[in-house]
Amino acid sequence: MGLRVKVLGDWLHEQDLLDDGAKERLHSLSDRLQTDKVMVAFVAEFSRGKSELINAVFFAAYGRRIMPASAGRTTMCPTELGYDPALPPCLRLLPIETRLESQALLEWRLVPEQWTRVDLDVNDPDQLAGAMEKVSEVRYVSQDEARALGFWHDDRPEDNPPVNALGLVEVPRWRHALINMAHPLLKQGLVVLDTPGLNAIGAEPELTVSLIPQAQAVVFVLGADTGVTRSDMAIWREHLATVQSSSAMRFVVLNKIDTLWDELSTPEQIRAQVERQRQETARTLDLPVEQVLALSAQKGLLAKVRGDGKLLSESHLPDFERLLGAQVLGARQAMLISAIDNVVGQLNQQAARTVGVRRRELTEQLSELKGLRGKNQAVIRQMRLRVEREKADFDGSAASVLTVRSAHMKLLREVFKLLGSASIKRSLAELSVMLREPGLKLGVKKAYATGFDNLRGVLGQIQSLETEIHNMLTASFRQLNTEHGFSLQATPPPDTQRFLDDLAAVERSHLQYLGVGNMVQLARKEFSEKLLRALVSRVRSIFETALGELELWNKSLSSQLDSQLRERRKAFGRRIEAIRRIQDAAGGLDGRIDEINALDAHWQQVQARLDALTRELTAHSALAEQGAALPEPAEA
Ligand SMILES: Nc1nc2c(ncn2[C@@H]2O[C@H](COP(=O)(O)OP(=O)(O)OP(=O)(O)O)[C@@H](O)[C@H]2O)c(=O)[nH]1
Ligand SMILES: [Mg+2]
Repeated sequence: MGLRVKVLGDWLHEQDLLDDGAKERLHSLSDRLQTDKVMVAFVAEFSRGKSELINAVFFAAYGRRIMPASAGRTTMCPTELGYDPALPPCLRLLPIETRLESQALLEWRLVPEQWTRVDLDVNDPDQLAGAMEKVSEVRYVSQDEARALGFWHDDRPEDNPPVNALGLVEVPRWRHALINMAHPLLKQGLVVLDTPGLNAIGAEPELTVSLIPQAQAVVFVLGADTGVTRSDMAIWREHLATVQSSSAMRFVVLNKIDTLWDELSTPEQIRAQVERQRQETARTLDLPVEQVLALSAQKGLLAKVRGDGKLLSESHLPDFERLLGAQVLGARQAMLISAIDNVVGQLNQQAARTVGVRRRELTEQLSELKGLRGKNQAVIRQMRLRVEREKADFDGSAASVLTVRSAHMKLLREVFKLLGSASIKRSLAELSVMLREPGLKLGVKKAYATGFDNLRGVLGQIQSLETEIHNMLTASFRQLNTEHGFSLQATPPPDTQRFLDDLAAVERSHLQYLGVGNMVQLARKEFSEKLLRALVSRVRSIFETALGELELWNKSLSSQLDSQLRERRKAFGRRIEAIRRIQDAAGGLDGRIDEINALDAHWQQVQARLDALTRELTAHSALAEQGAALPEPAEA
């Protein structure tokens, strides 16, 4: 699909129909097609089978278990699987000690040299599985160190990790793992996040306030053998119950249904029992029952490894894969398709406008030249003087364009300032001071509310600046259109509602996080510092996105004006040149008229080709939308 957009772009470029704004739009679209990711996070209590499910869906082609999955606590650090073509297949691990420093996880991502790298041999399943074992590595540290790392809480002893005979505490060796592999689904932009169970999730605030809330889909795994336990409920409430934004999808997997397979019951009885559990789970978690899938990850994996079709269908693993494909990847595809349609529509409009202007000018020239038939030299000279006067008038009005332009730039600078980091800092100043103070922070919720009110205020200011720019340009374009017969159109500004929604989601995730017993942790400076950094980096990314869209909008407005001014200047040149040639008798009047007719026919063809190319692209999008499904992973 990206290729077709490129074909359209190249062709427009050849026809000199792309202005700078359009070029920019095309560029950012192709960037987006290449880098847009969709994250699916697996979240659950330990030993529910998250890693086994990931094995069954993604790694069965290797003929063995790749991610470690075993009884007890297995995955010790959050593990992200994705694909970055710039890197070789590898596993990167961030040491747990980095927790003692204040940088956010996001910032650690930017310093690859701090990560331990293990190259992966994707053709050797045993080496692969051996390397992945690292995500279960642990270290033994003193209680003080465990406390500093965020794993030991005197106020919640029941959640503390095990202590060995020497009184040392078992903590994860790594803070985060990144796996880079060219798996077909990962190549399509899917990112899978496997998380450790138990309170290990809570120990990394960024997981709760950034990674999980930003995932497009969250899969919550339960055991059919255990039902919904108290700790399952705690995790659900803390991490999933509030993931409610329309863009995020929640699925519940009722795993290990094979534990209910019992030789003494009839298949109907077993089916009925599984169905009852599904209904009950949906009711307990207050979810539509279609979002709850009962399956067996382990039997699904086994069936795929053995090529046992009957067992595979009994495992119901394919149901989960279908859901993941249709809803998650399908949603991403639909989003990209609408982005493509949007850009293609804009390119078409802009190009059609330019073609229209060129053709109208040809028609005008034609009637001008036809009017010269049978006229003498004096009249022709008169005509040339008139065109030259018109051109001088036109150049004179360039001054008023300049005035509008500088007013536009001034407003734009204000926009840029408002969306910059100093403005974010100012908005969150009160909250930062509070979070940086040592001790219990009782007023923190109020400080959050003030901070977010300030941020919303900034977006409100942006909205009114947008309106001001839009009104100003609409008026000025209208005037230019009447004075010079331009077809300028002030496209409406981007809607700030989306950014407000994104801000609201960030606020929700932070408040939710503070609401569930993390207030005590907040008394620790390193912890609250980390929370603050996570907050600032998310707000910054929202503001940066807004800035990018605003820049694009403004660029498309000013380049529209530029290109019509340029076209008009060229047209004056052509008109004067035509009259000059007739004066010099270099080309006969009829010859020139024929030339113009031929040119007009050319532009008519260009217009037809433009419409055909656009239609083809949108038709292709519509087809792709229907066929969004999870492709079979290729052989390893
Ligand atoms: N019987 C049965 N056992 C399963 C199934 N899925 C996973 N298991 C087993 O349950 C145990 C835990 O599975 P994991 O995949 O390690 O669980 P996890 O949720 O990743 O656990 P942590 O990594 O500790 O958070 C392993 O021994 C799996 O083999 C299943 O469908 N049926
Ligand atoms: Mg695991």
